[in-house]
Amino acid sequence: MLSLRRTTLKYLQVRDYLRALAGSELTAGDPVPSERALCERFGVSRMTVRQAVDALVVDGILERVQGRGTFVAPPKVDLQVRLASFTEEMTRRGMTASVKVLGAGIVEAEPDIAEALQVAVGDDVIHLHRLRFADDEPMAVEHSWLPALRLPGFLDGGVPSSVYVDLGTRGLVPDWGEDTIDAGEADHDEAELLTIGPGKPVLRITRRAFTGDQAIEYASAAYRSDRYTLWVPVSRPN
Ligand code: 16G
Repeated sequence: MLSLRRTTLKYLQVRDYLRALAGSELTAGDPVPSERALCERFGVSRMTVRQAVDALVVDGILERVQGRGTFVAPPKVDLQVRLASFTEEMTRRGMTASVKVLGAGIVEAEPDIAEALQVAVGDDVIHLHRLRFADDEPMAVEHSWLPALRLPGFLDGGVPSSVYVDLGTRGLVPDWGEDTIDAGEADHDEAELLTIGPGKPVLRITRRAFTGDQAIEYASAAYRSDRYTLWVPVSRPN
């Protein structure tokens, strides 16, 4: 029991030391001290050092680069939960948004999508499956559904690079919405697309966005939780 406690304390010491180092002397891209150096410094096993590093990798403070070592990760993106588009959010923080379209087409609305979009089951809906990048780094995998009847010719020129810009040109940019956020694990495909390991934590965000009283988008996305902190302004209930 005592030795378990000692191991836990040591692990916390290594973790806190690395966390402090990443926030002071070292900056993004700098290598952290080697496992051996850390073992010697704290008098701990490699397993304890790995455990401490693992925790900081999950928190997005360090990153492992295959074959090269462990480095201080780039700062996380603080995503304010509000009705902005991916492109707007990234541009606002000086990053370049880009997109890889994984699939796009018109499909028949399944019951849950029909309900979310306030259309009849079987109505045409536009389905987009997109991988979103910030400065060429994969950040999120998104599925979006939009009511095709309200968006004639939406896919005619290919998938617009920004859906909300396209909606804006039609006077249909959403003006309110509701998001839900759940903790989740990346499935096999998401892990591959996001270049994280399978089972790694992701933030699952679903969105229903409305223009006036009509639903214009239902979306379901997996965001890398090692690269995102969700930021929610809070106020006292009235
Ligand atoms: C955001 C939205 C997504 C929307 C996209 C439009 C969340 C969780 N998701 O990523 O629903 O489709 O913005 O971005 O906020 P775009 O205009 O760059 O295509």
